[in-house]
Amino acid sequence: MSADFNSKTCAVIGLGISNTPLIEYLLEHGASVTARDKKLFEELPEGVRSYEKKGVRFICGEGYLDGLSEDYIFRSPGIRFDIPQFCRAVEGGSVLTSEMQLFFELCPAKIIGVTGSDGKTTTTTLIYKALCGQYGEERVFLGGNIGAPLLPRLSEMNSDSFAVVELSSFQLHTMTRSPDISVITNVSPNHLDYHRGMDEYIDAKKHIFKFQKHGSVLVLNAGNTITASFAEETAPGCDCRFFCGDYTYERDGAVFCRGRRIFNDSEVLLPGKHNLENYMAAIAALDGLVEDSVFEKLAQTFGGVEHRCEFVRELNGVRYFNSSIDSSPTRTSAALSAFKDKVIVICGGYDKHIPFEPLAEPLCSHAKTVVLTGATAGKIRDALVSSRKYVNGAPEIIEEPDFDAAVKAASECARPGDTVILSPACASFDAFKNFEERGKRFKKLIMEL
Ligand code: UMA
Repeated sequence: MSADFNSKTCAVIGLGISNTPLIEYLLEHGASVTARDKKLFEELPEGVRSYEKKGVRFICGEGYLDGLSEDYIFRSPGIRFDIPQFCRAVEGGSVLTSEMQLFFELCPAKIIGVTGSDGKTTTTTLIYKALCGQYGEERVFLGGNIGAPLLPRLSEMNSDSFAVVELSSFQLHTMTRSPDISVITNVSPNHLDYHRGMDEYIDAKKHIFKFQKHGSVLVLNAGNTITASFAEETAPGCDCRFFCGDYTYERDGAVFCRGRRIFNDSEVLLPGKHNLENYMAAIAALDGLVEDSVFEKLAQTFGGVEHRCEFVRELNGVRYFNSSIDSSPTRTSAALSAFKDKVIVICGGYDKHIPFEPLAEPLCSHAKTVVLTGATAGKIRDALVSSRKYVNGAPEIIEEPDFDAAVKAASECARPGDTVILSPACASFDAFKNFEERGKRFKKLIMEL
């Protein structure tokens, strides 16, 4: 694909975060654009609808894929590549592609791509922050599945820039370009509602290195059987580096890169072994590009991606974390396991009618006090007290229907050395617009203590 779409017809399918700026790009580069979405036209955001005035033809609602025969078809990541309408169009000569593929083809910057079932957002962010620390923010760009499309920023990039891109299996599935530096944090069963099976999911992930060129770097997790096996399939001349392996590793309470001590585990602000692994992946990816001291400073100062086990403050020896993004029992369970000692956790929120029995055991194992709030407080209490792991009234249960009162109660029962974490295991809609608003409210209350 070239940047010139003069006299070409383009179908942009799925008008969400990735594809809306794409419409602007295609119009600027001469294309005649059809915008298609399963939603009704009236349901689309005002910003999307405004393209009608710029000559974009909208085909919305049922039948939005009818008559698909444009020269280029840009699919949104959430739509499978092999639906009958796409197959027919491709047989008829259309090129099926995506916003991310176009970005990769046109990007003059060094691309660092991160994928994986868990930890990709944190690892992507660590790589971004480390590059900013070394080269300055103006040379580094962050985007992809993390929520920011990079295509609109192409004109700001040159060969001295770095594009740090989080890539999902949905995006990778049909990509025919790979990053200069690729990182796979780990692969475990995920998105099996979208992919036809584990094999297809693994195959999609492999696209992050399948098209790498001589001199590219591939970072793999030596501790994850599936990803470690990818080493046999790397491109000739590709520099394959193992984290949690022989390239970066943890030894005697410190993280090392090829024999160099980078920092002690105890210096790292982000809690949990999985975050040390994220650091090891990022350090392996940037070895030779970023000085060790940049990583040491980052480890001491980076409190995490907002709302994901984000460090808020330490007050009177109590550490406070905001993990408002944890809107399911599995996420809360994963967050709690990041802490060595038992924590005080604030749980509860909007009722999605999911069972809370799976939350009982992690709460019993990792919490000394559970402060329950919101619409689901009673359901979580019932699940907890009927668990066979709940013995002798431990963990202690406090119920405060009001969110602010729950935060206050959690801070009041904390003693020096304790950790307080907001990890609701529920969505926020009973009391807030979204999880971001809930997390910000929590942080405000904690900063006011
Ligand atoms: N749509 C259709 N037909 C369909 C499906 C969707 O017309 O069959 C329409 C929807 O009505 C909507 C539009 O497509 O108007 C786009 O919806 P979308 O949510 O699929 O896509 P984007 O808004 O562009 O968001 C995507 C990613 N979403 C998915 O992959 C499902 C976002 O990742 C990503 O941040 C964004 O691009 C920027 O790159 C989200 C995600 O959940 C956060 N990703 C998964 C994950 O991280 O586990 C992969």
